[in-house]
Amino acid sequence: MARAQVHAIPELDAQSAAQAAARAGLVVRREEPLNAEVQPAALDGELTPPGQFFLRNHFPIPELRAADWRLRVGGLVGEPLELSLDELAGLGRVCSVATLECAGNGRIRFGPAAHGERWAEGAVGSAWWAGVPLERVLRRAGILPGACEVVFRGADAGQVEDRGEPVRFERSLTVADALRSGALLAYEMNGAPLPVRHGYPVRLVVPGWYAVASVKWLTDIDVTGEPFTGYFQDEHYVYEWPRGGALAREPVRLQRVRSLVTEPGGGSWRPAGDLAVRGVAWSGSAPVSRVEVAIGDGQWREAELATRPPDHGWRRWALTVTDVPPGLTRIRSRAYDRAGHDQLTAPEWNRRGYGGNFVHEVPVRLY
Ligand SMILES: Nc1nc2c(c(=O)[nH]1)N[C@H]1C(S)=C(S)[C@@H](COP(=O)(O)O)O[C@H]1N2
Ligand SMILES: [Mo]
Repeated sequence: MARAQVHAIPELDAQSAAQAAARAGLVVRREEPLNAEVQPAALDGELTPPGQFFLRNHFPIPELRAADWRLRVGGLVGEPLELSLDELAGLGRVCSVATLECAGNGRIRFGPAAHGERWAEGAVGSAWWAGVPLERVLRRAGILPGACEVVFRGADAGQVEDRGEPVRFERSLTVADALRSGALLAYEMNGAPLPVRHGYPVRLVVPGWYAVASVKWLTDIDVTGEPFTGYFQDEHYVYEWPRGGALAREPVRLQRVRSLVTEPGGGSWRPAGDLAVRGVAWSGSAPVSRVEVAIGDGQWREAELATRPPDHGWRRWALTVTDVPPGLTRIRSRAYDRAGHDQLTAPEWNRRGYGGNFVHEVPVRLY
């Protein structure tokens, strides 16, 4: 079994990290903590190119040294563990493509404006991850009866509103989700050690879930006997729908079905006539079953889906539309999944603007 290579990673201060992101073509929404999204046209492939993967941070990026790093697994377990990176990597190496999407992706489209980072459609990316199945590590520690949730703690921390003490970035999964979601303790991204900004040396990757579940710079795994009520579990990343005068609450979990047009890119010029349209589509609850495309106010037509979708990654789709006349127009795409979800209706407004899987629309000029 191959082992994770332990590399020294060059350090980057916040400003140069933001500049590097902007140079790579990302749209920087905030410099410190660094939050940046990609232009959908750059997502025109199975994997997101290096440097083009969106960045979502709540706190300054911690720089951990692999040599000192340990993963502690404790709480309601038979045998608490403390693993070095080599010991963790020695437990196995599973590879998987997974799409990560921020729950706030699309927030900018909600009206009235929802609270939070102003993401358009680019807080999403697909990467090839390698790491140890979370289930294997939990089984080795041995989950004791009475366990209810598994809490994952990142090394990053900071001040948040309404809390006196600084808080760490922490999230939980139920024991069942932790064992069955196919989650990885990933130490490689696209064939290289995890970059610092994406969680070096180890992050959790929970396929199909909104990416808030995929805790970066992981240091502790705690098995608990009661539901976790941390700041990023209970106050944020909860849908809050005003319904019938009350606020209905539901935790953010699986990615909603969504498609993006990646070719032509928004604002581009293309010859009139035959127009090749391509994109990607994904859903956390079931495989994508259908994607439709419309030019201007024309009818919706079914696109062709790529035959072999990567395990947990998005599915590519394509359609050539004929006889497109010259002029300024728009291209729209919408997806359906096998669980019966679709993008036909606008996502329901919620206070913090999560799950904004609006139909994607790009302006183009035909000449
Ligand atoms: N430790 C830690 N993990 C984290 C976060 C964070 O701020 N700190 N942000 C989460 C959120 S909200 C998202 S969308 C993803 C973003 O992952 P990326 O920056 O690698 O794209 O990381 C998640 N994991
Ligand atoms: Mo996010």
